[in-house]
Amino acid sequence: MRTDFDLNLYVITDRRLSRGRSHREVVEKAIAGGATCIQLREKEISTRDLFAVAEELRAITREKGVAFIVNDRLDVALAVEADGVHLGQDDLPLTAARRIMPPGMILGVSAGNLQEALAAQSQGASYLGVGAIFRTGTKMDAGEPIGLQALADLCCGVSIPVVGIGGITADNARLVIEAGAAGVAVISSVVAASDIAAAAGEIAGIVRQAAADRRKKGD
Ligand code: TZP
Ligand code: MG
Repeated sequence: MRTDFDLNLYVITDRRLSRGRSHREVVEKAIAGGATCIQLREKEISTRDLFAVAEELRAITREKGVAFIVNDRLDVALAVEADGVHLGQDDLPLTAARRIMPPGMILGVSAGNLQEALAAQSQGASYLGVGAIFRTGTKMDAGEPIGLQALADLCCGVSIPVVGIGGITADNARLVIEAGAAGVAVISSVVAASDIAAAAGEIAGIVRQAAADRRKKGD
C-alpha cells in the first residue's frame, strides 16, 4: 500500500467559491501557502473541461511535488496520470476501481462512520476522508456534522490515515488533528479566502504544530 503522500493540508477545488480566480491561480497559491495535497473536485463542468483542468493541475502539482487527486472520476484520473482518485459511497465500488488502477495509485474514500471506514479499508482504500466534522454550507447533502468524538473513535478503529473534512478553519483545525486525523481537507477556508496563500499557510502551520504536539505527547 502506498504511504508516501502527505495529507497535512488537503485543499479541494470548487470554482463556485473561487471568486472568479482560475484553477491554476487557486492551486498555485494554495501550494505556495503550504497545501500538501490537491484534489480536483468539480461537479458541474463537462468531461472535456474537467480533463483540461486536470491536465493543467497535474503539471503544476508534479512540478511542485504535491499529490494530485481527482474526485469521482477514475477515468480522468487515469488519463492524466494523477496520483490518485477519491471515491464516495455512491461512486464506483472500490474493488472495481482497484481492478483498473495501477498498483501504486492512491485510492481515497469518503466515510461517514466506522462501518464505512472499515469496509473501505478492507477493500483497498489508501486513506479516508471523514466528515462532515463541523457544519458546512459548501456541500448541501453533507448531513448532520459527526463531530470530533466520532472522528476520534473512527481514527482509533482504522489503520489507514484519516483526513477530517467539513467546516474546517484555522479556528478548529487543531482539534481535528488532536482527534487523531493525519490532516485536514478544506474547500472554502482556502479557495474562497481573499489571500489564498496566507489562508493555506495559517492552516498548514496549525496542522504541523498540532501534529508535532501530538507526537511529543505520545513519546
Ligand atoms: N465532503 C464532506 S463536507 C464537504 C465535502 C466535500 C465540504 C467541505 O467544504 P468546506 O468549505 O471545507 O466546509
Ligand atoms: Mg464522489
